[in-house]
Amino acid sequence: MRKVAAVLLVLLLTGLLGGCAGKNPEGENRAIVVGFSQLGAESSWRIANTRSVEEAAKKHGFGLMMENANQKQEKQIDAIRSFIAYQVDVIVFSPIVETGWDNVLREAAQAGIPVILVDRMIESGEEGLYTAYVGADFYAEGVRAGEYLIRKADAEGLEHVRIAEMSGTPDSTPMRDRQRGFRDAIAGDPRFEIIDSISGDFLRSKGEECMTALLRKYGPDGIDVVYSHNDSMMLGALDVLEREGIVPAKDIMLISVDGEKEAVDALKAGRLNCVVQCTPDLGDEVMRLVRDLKAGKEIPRVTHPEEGAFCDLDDLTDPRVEGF
Ligand code: GYE
Repeated sequence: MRKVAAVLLVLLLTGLLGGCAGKNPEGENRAIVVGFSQLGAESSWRIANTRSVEEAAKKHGFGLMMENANQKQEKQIDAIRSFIAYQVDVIVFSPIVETGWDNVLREAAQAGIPVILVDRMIESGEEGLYTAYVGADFYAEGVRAGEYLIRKADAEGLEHVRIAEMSGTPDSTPMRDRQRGFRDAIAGDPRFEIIDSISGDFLRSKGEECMTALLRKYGPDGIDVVYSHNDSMMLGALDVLEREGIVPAKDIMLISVDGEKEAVDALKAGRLNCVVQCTPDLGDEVMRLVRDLKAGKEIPRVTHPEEGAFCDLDDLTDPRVEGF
């Protein structure tokens, strides 16, 4: 009951506030309402991404109904169904995994509500289930991690490099593509051997568990590189390494992805070797697409932000080396 009241209040307020217009059944202008299903709050990246979407909706004058699914696909499906029931103008959502969305997205299509995917992708045989995707090129991020490793191995004359991978949520787009990109980049180079790959679900606490398990299995001398699919897991691993008296970024090379402030600071302090950038600031681009879509314009099917990588082989005093 309270939830319904809250939603009504949001709709009423956004209607009163005006902003960008949709049409109500009487043909009068009212504010555009966006339903946003966020997948969880598992990392600093995710928290910054939620903030980016909230701020952008406000800036554009759109009403925002947001539901956080706390890492559960069923909760995301429920949220999308509630957005359909409330007849929002556009559904924006960040799918926790790639598969299992066909039914609910067909329901959205039948209700005539366009869907914009943000951050992560879906895998489906049906083309028309979403209108646009805004998010990183995770494959390119994985390649950047691999390319750094090759440069570093060249610079240090390394001959046999044993790599342990800490991967993100199974079957999520960043997990799949950061893995593929990294592997493709180092494939065919006999110096590199991936000795293990374990899932830390993008969580700092699980990064700690993974690192503890890896050290138990291989010992500190049995691992040359840790490649982590995100900073949160890497920061958890860093805690373990330092507690064990292992000198990070020297005894074991550390390569991570995201660019959150704590990781970038650790890189500048010489405690990480490389942080591949992945920006959480996707909100503005998403809301621009919502605006254009509702204005009847064509919008691009895929939008990737520009990204790079920060690493100890480059100038880290450059002011552009900054975390979020
Ligand atoms: O790298 C990680 C987060 O989907 C790009 O999810 C996102 C990833 C990000 O939990 O930190």
